[in-house]
Amino acid sequence: MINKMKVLFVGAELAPLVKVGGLGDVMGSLPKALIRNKVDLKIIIPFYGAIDKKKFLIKLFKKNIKLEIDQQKLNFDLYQTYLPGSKIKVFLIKHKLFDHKEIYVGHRKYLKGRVYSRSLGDIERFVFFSKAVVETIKQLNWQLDIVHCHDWHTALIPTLIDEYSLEDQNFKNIKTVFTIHNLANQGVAPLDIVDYGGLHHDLTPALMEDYYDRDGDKIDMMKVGILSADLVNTVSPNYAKEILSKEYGEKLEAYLLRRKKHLFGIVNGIDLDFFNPQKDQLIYKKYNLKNYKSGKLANKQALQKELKLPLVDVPVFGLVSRLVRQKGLDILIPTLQKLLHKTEMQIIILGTGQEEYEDDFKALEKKYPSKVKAKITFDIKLAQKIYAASDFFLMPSSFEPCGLGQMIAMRYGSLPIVRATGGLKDTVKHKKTGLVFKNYKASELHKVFLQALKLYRHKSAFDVIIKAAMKEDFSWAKSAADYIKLYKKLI
Ligand code: NHF
Repeated sequence: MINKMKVLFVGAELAPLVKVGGLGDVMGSLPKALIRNKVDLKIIIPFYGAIDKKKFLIKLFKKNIKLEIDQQKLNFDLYQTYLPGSKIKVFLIKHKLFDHKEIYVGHRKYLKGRVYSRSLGDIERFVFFSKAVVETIKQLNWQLDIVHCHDWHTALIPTLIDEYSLEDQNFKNIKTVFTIHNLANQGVAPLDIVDYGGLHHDLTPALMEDYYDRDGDKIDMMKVGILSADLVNTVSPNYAKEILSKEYGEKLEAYLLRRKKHLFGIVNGIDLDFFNPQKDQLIYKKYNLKNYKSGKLANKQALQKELKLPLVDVPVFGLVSRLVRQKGLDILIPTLQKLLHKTEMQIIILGTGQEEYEDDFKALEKKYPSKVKAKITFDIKLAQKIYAASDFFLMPSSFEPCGLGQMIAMRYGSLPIVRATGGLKDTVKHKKTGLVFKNYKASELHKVFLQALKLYRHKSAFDVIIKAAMKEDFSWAKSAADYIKLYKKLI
C-alpha cells in the first residue's frame, strides 16, 4: 500500500467552529476534499473563548505542554475534536491569550466592522499560537510531510520549522505551503516580536531581511511567510498574477516576484452540500435546474413579502457582503443613486462594515422604500434567502482574491455582476454565466446594470445564462486535486 501523504492544516479560523470570513469556509471545507485523495490530514487552530466546547464535543487531549516565549516558560493545553461531518481530527490550542470571545482582538481600534486587525495584541497571540503549533509537532512527535499554513497568522511557522530542524531530525523532512487568502491583511509588528518569539534572525534569511532593512523597525508577517515557505499559493490563478503588480501587490510585489517560480493560484470551491438550492432548509422553497423558474419566483415573492417590498415583477439585485471598500461600494453607491429614481428594480443589501457605507445604504432605503432594503446585520438565513430570491448578485470588487459569493449565487441561479478581477475573473464568464465589467469605474458598473435590466426582459436569453450558471462546477474536488499536485512538488 502506498503511504498516505501526511498534512497538517494551520489557520486562525475553521467553519463551523469559528468563522469571520472566507478563510473559515476554506479551512472547513478543503480538508474534506483532500482526504478523499489519499491524504492523512489533521487541523490545528486556537481554542477561542467563542468556540462552543459542548456543541462541538471538544475534549482535553493533553495538559501542560511546555513552551518558551518571551524568555519565559509557559504552558498550554491541547484539546481535540473532529471536523463536523468527517473523521478529520481537529486540535485546539488552549491558552488564556485566546480565552475571550473575540476572534481578533484588534478590531475595536478600527472602524466599526473592521474585524481583521493588525494590532500588536493579535501579533502576540498568533506568534504564541505558531510556536505552540511547532511545539505540539515536536512534543507529540507528529510525523508530517506538509505543514499547510493559511494567512499571516501562521506565517512564522515555516521559519520556526527551519529553526527547529537544525536540532531536531523530525523537522528536517517537513515541507511548508503558505496560502495567501488576502494580501491586504499582513500582520505588521515591531521588530521585538522576533525576540518575543525566541526567533533567531541571524539564522533566517526572511527575518534577516527585515532586521537590516532600511526602515527596519518593523516586521511584516505576510512577507516572512512569502519568503520562507517552500511553496506559496493564493486562492485563484488570476489573483496570483495580479499580486505581482504594483496595483495589487500591497507593497509586497517585489517579494512575490522573487518567489514567482514558487507562486501558484488555485481557485477555491464551495461546499456543494450546504449551498444546494435543492436541499437548502433555510430558503422558502427548494428548487433545482428543472424547476428553478417556479422555485425562484416563489422565493422572490416570499422574500418581497417578508421584507415588505411591493410584490412586483422587477429585477431583484442582491448584495451579501462585508460592507468595506474592497467590495466595490464606492462605485456601487453612486451608480445606485443614479439608477434608482428612474428604474424599476429592487435591491436587497445584507452585511455590516464601515459606517459610511452602512449609512449610505440606509439613506437609499429611506429615499426609495419600495426599491431598497438595507439589512445591516449578520444573518445566515437571510443570506440564503437572498441567493435564492434574487435575479442578480452584486460583487463589483476593487480586488478579490477568490470570492465565494459569486459561486454561491450562480449555484442558486442568481447571475453575478462582477468586476474582472482576481477570482471573479476566473469564475464568471461575461454573458455566459453572469455579467462582467473591466475597469473600476461607476460608469462601467452603470453600463452593466443596464445590460442586466435588458437581459431581465429578454427571458429566453436570460434563461440560457441562468441554466449555464447553475450548471457550473464549483466543487472542491478539482481544487483539491490541484493542491495535491502542489504538495507532490515538495515530496
Ligand atoms: O475567497 C477565502 C477568501 C477569498 O476573496 C476572498 C477573500 C478572503 O478576500 O480564500 O479569503
